[in-house]
Amino acid sequence: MLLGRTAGLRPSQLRRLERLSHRRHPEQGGADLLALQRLAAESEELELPLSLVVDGRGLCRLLWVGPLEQSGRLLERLPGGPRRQGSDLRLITCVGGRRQLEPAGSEAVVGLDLEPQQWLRYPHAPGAGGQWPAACFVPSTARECPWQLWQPGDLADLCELMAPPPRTPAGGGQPRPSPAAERVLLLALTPADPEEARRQIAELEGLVRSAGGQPVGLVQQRHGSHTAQALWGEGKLREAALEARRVEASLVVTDRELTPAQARNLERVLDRPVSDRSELILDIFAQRAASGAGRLQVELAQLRYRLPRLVGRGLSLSRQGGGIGTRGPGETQLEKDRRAIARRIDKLQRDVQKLGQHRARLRSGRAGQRRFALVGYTNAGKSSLLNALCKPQAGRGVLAANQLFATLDPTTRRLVSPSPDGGPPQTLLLTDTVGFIRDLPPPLVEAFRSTLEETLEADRLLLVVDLADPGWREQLRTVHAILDGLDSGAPRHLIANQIDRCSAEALEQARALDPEVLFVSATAGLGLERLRHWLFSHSDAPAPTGG
Ligand SMILES: Nc1nc2c(ncn2[C@@H]2O[C@H](COP(=O)(O)OP(=O)(O)OP(=O)(O)O)[C@@H](O)[C@H]2O)c(=O)[nH]1
Ligand SMILES: [Mg+2]
Repeated sequence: MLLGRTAGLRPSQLRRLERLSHRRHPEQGGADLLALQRLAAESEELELPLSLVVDGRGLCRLLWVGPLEQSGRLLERLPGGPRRQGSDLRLITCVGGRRQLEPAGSEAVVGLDLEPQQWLRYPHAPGAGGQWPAACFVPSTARECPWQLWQPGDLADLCELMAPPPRTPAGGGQPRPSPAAERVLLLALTPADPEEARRQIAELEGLVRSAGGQPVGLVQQRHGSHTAQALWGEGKLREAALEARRVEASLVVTDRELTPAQARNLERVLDRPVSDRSELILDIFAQRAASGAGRLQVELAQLRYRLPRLVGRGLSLSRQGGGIGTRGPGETQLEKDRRAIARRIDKLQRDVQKLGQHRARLRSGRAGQRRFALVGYTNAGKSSLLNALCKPQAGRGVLAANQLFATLDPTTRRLVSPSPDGGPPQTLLLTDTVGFIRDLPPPLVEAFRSTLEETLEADRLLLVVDLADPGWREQLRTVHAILDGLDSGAPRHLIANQIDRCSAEALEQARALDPEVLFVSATAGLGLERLRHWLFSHSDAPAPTGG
């Protein structure tokens, strides 16, 4: 089979190339020297590189005319399709007049996609001394160079060479067919400050894990070292394309929100589905949404996010069969047209509104009770604190887990304290709600606005921070900013959690920031009595029990 730059070739040239593509090669490896010499002559005449794909039986499956980087995914072009390929392909390239034999750039990537056992490369003419230089390469596991030199030598000698030992599986190639967890390559634009960069990457990793993916690699570029439109430079993307193959990533996740054009471009260059951070967060929400209300809001958020991105997104949006970024109640709508989606958004919006009214009625039933809300960055320990304060009976605790966005639906619990003077016990309500994160996708904030607003209507907000996280101050700033964005006017009180594992320095910093801060550890049970006492002393109008 003859493919590539065949237009414009003379019939006689085409015939000769056809014949070459029918030549048999040895079964066990190596190549037919005469065929390679003829290939060299054709390459010289055409002034083009020529490549052969030879299978384990020595049959030539394909002759590619021209640079391999223009071949797209060679494997898909092989007659019989990828299924029929064994794992024992050989690649042979006459590189033309070049003396530099090592595969580089996109050609190296295309070669890797084919997963050949070896790649024999040689120029179209022998050297001055009659020796014909050639080199045999095998896929490498090193990140910087995708191919490593296995055997240099004379072309005639290399044609005798048996197949190299089978490759280690880390070599790259196709995304795994159906991995238990999606293997994710992180593609990040990080700030100049190394500490901050480390934190942001750790957070992205946490998001991938929380979405059920497995981070298997990282390619990062310093922010600002490239133009705004391109985000990542060309060289960096090539590195990412190689890395994605090397670590066998089935998905690439970026820490930046992408425009449809950027996403499309990345998918083309990386040859993998690409999701951005917002999609990741939406996906986690979709997985966590347990209540009807939660699912409603997640679907609304997903559709609002996807509607402006529908045009021309291609690969990702039509991606079927699960995986990060594709799950959730919004999925069935994806293939429908924009108008249908817009209608669906309208309907969901009305439902969410009705939900808000229903909640308002519930709320009025609770009138007169003091209400506190636990708010804070995701994974700070809000749910753990609710559980610790309200001493749940077996099975009634809310889920507290080392996952981002473990909590989605708000939970309200009643806290009861016997009255000191023997009167009726004092009660107050404590609500645990969804956590915050920096750059929360706006459609998500919009969709969850009513839930959040309801929570934030509490009399006081308890701002829970994880003091053991080195980024706690930045996280606290994020929380304040989101609350401000939601026009929350309730008084805010700082609760510094996880003091069982934080540094003494962090304790000092928290005290300096807010002298009124309350130190606790939800899981080690530290400071809880004091917090409880503080809560009741700030629930100034004790409500009657049994409401
Ligand atoms: N060592 C220590 N771990 C804690 C403490 N409080 C919470 N954790 C752990 O931190 C993790 C997150 O706790 P959650 O209570 O789920 O946090 P959250 O703020 O509700 O998180 P989201 O619901 O995801 O926003 C869990 O693994 C907890 O066991 C603490 O005081 N000390
Ligand atoms: Mg929680």
